[in-house]
Amino acid sequence: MANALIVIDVQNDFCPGGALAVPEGDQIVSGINALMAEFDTVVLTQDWHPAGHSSFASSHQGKSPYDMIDMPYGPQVLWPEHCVQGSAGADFHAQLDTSRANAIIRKGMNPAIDSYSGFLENDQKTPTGLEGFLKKLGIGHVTLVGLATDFCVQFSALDAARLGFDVTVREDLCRAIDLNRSLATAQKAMDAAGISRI
Ligand code: VGL
Ligand code: ZN
Repeated sequence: MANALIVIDVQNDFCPGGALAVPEGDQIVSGINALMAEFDTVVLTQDWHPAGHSSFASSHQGKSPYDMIDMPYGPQVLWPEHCVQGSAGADFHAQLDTSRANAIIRKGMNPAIDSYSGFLENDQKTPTGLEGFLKKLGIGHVTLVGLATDFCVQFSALDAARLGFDVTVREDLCRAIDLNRSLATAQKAMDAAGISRI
C-alpha cells in the first residue's frame, strides 16, 4: 500500500508572530520539507475561515478567546480570529515547500462549523474529500506532521484511523497549543486508536 504525507496547517497564524501562535511552530518547517522527499504523495491542509467565523470569540458577544461554547455539534473552543481567507496569516509559512503538494485541502470554510480534521468537519459528518482522494490513489498509510499536535493533527489522525488508514504521527515535526493539558489528552486518544507516535 502506498504512503502519503499529510502536512497540517503550517500557516503564518500558527507560527510565532501569528494570531494563534503555536510555540516553536516555525521550527518544524525545514524538517517537513526534508521529509517530503520520502513520499510520492504530499497533501497540505490549510485552515481557511470566512471573516466572522463561528469559531472566533469575536463572533460571540461577551466571549473571550479560549472560552468554551456549546455548538449544535458539541462543545467548541473559541479562538482568536485566525486564518481568514486571503489574509497573510492564512498563507503557508514562507519557507514551506508547497511545490511538492499533490493537493491542498482547505477546511473551516463553513461559517457555522469548525473543522480541525483534514477529513471531516467538527460535526463529524461533512467530508472534505480527502478520504476519497487518498483511497483513489491506493494509499493505505498516512504520516501526519504539522500544527497543532493537540487540535488539527490529533483530529486528522483520529479520523484517518477511523477511516481505515494506518496512521503515524511524527511528533518531532509537530508542535502543540496545550490548553488545559490538551496535549496529554490527545496523546492518550491517539494511543487508544492504535496510532503510532514517533
Ligand atoms: C487549529 C485551532 C483552530 C489547528 C485550527 O490547526 O490546530 N487550531 N483552528
Ligand atoms: Zn481554525
